[in-house]
Amino acid sequence: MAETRSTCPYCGVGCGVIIESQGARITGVRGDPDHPANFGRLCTKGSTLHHTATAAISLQSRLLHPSHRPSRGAAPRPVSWDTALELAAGHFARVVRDHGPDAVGFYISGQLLTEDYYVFNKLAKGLIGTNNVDTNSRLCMSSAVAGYKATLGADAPPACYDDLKDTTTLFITGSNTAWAHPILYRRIEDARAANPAMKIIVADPRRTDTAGAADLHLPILPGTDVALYHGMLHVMLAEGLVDEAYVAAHTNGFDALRERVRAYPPAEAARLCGIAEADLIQAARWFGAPGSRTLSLYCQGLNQSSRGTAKNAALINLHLATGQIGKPGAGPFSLTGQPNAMGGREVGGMANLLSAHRDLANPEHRAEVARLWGVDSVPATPGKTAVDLFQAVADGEVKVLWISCTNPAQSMPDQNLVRRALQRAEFVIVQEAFGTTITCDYADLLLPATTWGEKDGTVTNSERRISRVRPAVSSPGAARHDWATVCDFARRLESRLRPGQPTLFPYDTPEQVWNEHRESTRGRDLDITGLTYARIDATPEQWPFPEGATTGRARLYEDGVFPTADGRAKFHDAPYEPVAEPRDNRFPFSLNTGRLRDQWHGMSRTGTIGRLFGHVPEPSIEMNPADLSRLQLAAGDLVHVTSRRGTLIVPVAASESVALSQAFIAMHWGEEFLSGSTSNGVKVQGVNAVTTPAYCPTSKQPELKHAAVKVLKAELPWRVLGMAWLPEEQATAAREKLKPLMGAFAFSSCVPFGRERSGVLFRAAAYEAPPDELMQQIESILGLGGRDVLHYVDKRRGQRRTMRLAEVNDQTQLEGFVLGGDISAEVWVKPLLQDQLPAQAYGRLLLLPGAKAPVAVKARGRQVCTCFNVTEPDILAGLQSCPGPADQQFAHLQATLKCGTNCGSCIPEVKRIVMMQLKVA
Ligand SMILES: Nc1nc2c(c(=O)[nH]1)N[C@H]1C(S)=C(S)[C@@H](COP(=O)(O)OP(=O)(O)OC[C@H]3O[C@@H](n4cnc5c(=O)[nH]c(N)nc54)[C@H](O)[C@@H]3O)O[C@H]1N2
Ligand SMILES: Nc1nc2c(c(=O)[nH]1)N[C@H]1C(S)=C(S)[C@@H](COP(=O)(O)OP(=O)(O)OC[C@H]3O[C@@H](n4cnc5c(=O)[nH]c(N)nc54)[C@H](O)[C@@H]3O)O[C@H]1N2
Ligand code: SF4
Ligand SMILES: [Mo]
Repeated sequence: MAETRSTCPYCGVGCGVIIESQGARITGVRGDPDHPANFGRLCTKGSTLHHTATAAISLQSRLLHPSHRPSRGAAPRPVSWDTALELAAGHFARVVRDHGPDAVGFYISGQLLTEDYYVFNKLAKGLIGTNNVDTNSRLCMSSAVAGYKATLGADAPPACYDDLKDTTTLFITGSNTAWAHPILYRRIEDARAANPAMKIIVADPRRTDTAGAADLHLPILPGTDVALYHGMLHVMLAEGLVDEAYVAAHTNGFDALRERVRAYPPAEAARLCGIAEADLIQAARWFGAPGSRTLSLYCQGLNQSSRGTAKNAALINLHLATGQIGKPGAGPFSLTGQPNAMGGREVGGMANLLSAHRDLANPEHRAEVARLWGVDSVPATPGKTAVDLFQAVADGEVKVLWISCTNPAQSMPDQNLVRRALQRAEFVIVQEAFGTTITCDYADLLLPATTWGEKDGTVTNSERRISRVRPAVSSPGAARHDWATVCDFARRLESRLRPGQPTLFPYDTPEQVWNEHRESTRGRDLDITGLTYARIDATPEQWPFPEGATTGRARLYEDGVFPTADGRAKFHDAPYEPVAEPRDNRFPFSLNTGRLRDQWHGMSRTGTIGRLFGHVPEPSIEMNPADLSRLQLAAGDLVHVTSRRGTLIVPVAASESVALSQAFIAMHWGEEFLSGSTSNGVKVQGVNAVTTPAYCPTSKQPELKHAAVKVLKAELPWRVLGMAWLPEEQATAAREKLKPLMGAFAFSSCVPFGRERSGVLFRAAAYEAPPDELMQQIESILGLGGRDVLHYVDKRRGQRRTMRLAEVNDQTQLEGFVLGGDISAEVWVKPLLQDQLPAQAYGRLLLLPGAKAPVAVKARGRQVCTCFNVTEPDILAGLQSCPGPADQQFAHLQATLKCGTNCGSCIPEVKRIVMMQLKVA
């Protein structure tokens, strides 16, 4: 058995992992106790990584060889790497010659390694001569970049994780840290335990687990952050909480801002935000309290906004005004989403950036980069940013698109636009690790990529810390490292575009690429000339780390000098402006989207294992119970969710955490898992069918956190629920076979389930019973096509029952079923299968539509703790046996059920359940 130190490929916390492997197989993963981001801890996602890398899963979902689709709609055919890259180079060369370099584009990802990113950027800007290289970081961090640059002068998060130890006020805004940055949240819990006087304020329209645990929750109306921060500054000014000496010594522009916030007295600001005036005042007092150390943590609630830059900057204003920056425990700390969005920013991997935090708009910077790369010039015109890039492809202006390490047909807003673009493009290359994503369906050329466990390079986390990503196993099939594919392609393109000249891509190893990147940072704010691969191998270090340094810098701006022309930070003066698409009479709900605790984006990886579906098993739209009863909707009813752009059908769920006139759908539910087709035959394109492409004028980041929608009951009387246990090496493949059938129903969802075994759940609804052949096809995919099934069909009434029972461990168990028509028996048939209960006693009742179970079947209920499979009913029962204060009850649950004793991801929720029960009692 071998052990390899690497980094988790999920969120920007950047936890160190130790990969255990045997030969070509990854067998386990655990937290690296020596890694300064996590000290050995991992969350639900990190600690299940090895389950997503099994041979069974890989063979069903990984892309293992390059393939070419001879025509749209045809099946892709395997080709050699040589054929694939010659074809690609041919298309690029032709289009560049005929239409100029700006007729090609790259849409890449904050999940690429720094080395991958570097060569993509050099390929586009250095070799081809276009700045059309943008990334999914445009949907993620570009407002944070713009906010930092507008105020502090450079794109550098000034704080570090260790600051939590010294913080007295923690302001979490637009971040569900408990779910999206769980291991950082463990540190918050530790800091609070060590310093019970620490105040936590959370500003979020939803009462998330993060908000539920706060001392003060500000449930602001969507998009009203700027009004909140201006209102807080107004209070700070009125109450003498502004650090006038700091402002005078280290900043510019405060007078204009002081004037501006006069218009935001607390009563008015609180009204705009829809919160209590007293709460806003309390937040301002805690934030600015003399002697306090205030740290703000923020993420997509600020960034994904048509006012994203203004939101970020207005928050940073508060830190500058109170001098809460550049000292332990204080600062505006933007949490990075993806594992290497930071690395992407460092190499300038966006349409408006250049290497090492240089600016495209600056001629000197362009000349420096051209010199470094050994080219005559780099292009001056900014490239197209994500939404505009897809618009340009849809308009035929950009003709060739290379997509790498991102799934835009799932994650971009306004899927109609995205799909039009992908169809219109002359040639689409998709470089992917998993062949199951919806974007692959649009590829002319599929290039298989290596991924976590196989790749070699570096990533930078939220606190500017560079860690190594290292391979534990070799590449599966013909998959190749992204940087290597790019370089191979680039050399082929060079032989067409600049024949006879020495290559710009002379690299044999990722380390050589990184060394060139390192050199580009010399003298810049992120100078890392003092680092080497070997050094980072030994300890992941924070930048800057210039030559001669012995450690990286934990905290920036401790001397009050900022990377601006005069060394002073700038206050940002902008008014509050509402969301791009306010709700109105026609579209009366504010739709918010965001993350689930146990899933990662489009779920190409987390979506392959049932255990990560224990917490939230199926898609839904969450709404306030009062809105549901007003609309006469019951939980589980199907609704049409419609915006000005599109529609989807999804079940509703009641949630107290969602405010009135608001709704929430997890961003993970793309067409791969949630589909169907509307009455006029349009395929439902997942959650982003309805979101808006409206973006912030400065950062160009789209407003994924807000769209105006209407919610109407979907009358789809015919229902089907199919569930089956399948061999592990067939379950994912079965879901892939079910996918093309989903569009035959108005609504359909398909997900995995199961911990020790692999299950597939298929749910759909239609106006009337579908053709028998379709149902037989579904049954056959679910292993219910054989002679060993019990079968009942009443065609006239549209009723259908198919059951497969088998002897497992000396008892008769339900191994698979389909309920069609009336599926009310779901309440007992589903747990029979899912919890593998003895099914002998139910006999023919299983085939009787609408039958009630003769013996009560007790469902195990929704899973809260993924590590120990502890459910909500388990916790409620545990609480019954231990009256007493919350702390004691929580400790009792930990001791008896073990929930919250391993990865800790469920701690906030378990605590919330404890508090709720105490309130009820
Ligand atoms: N489990 C999990 N963790 C992840 C990811 C994942 O896919 N799954 N993805 C990673 C990535 S790439 C990212 S970018 C981060 C995202 O991390 P977060 O930004 O923390 O997560 P989200 O759920 O997208 O949004 C955060 C919160 O913003 C709130 N919000 C919505 N509108 C507003 C508003 O107008 N103002 C304020 N103040 N808040 C608002 C939402 O209600 C939501 O609770 O997570 C990272 N971590
Ligand atoms: N409605 C809504 N939409 C959103 C958001 C939201 O909050 N709401 N959040 C936005 C944000 S913040 C983000 S970051 C995006 C994320 O959106 P995407 O970037 O689309 O997210 P992923 O599903 O992580 O896509 C990464 C892809 O890369 C593949 N992959 C994995 N490893 C490798 C590798 O090493 N090489 C290559 N070439 N491919 C690999 C994976 O299989 C996966 O398909 O979604 C955005 N979209
Ligand atoms: S918090 Fe979880 S998902 Fe994020 S890096 Fe750590 S283990 Fe991975
Ligand atoms: Mo993100």
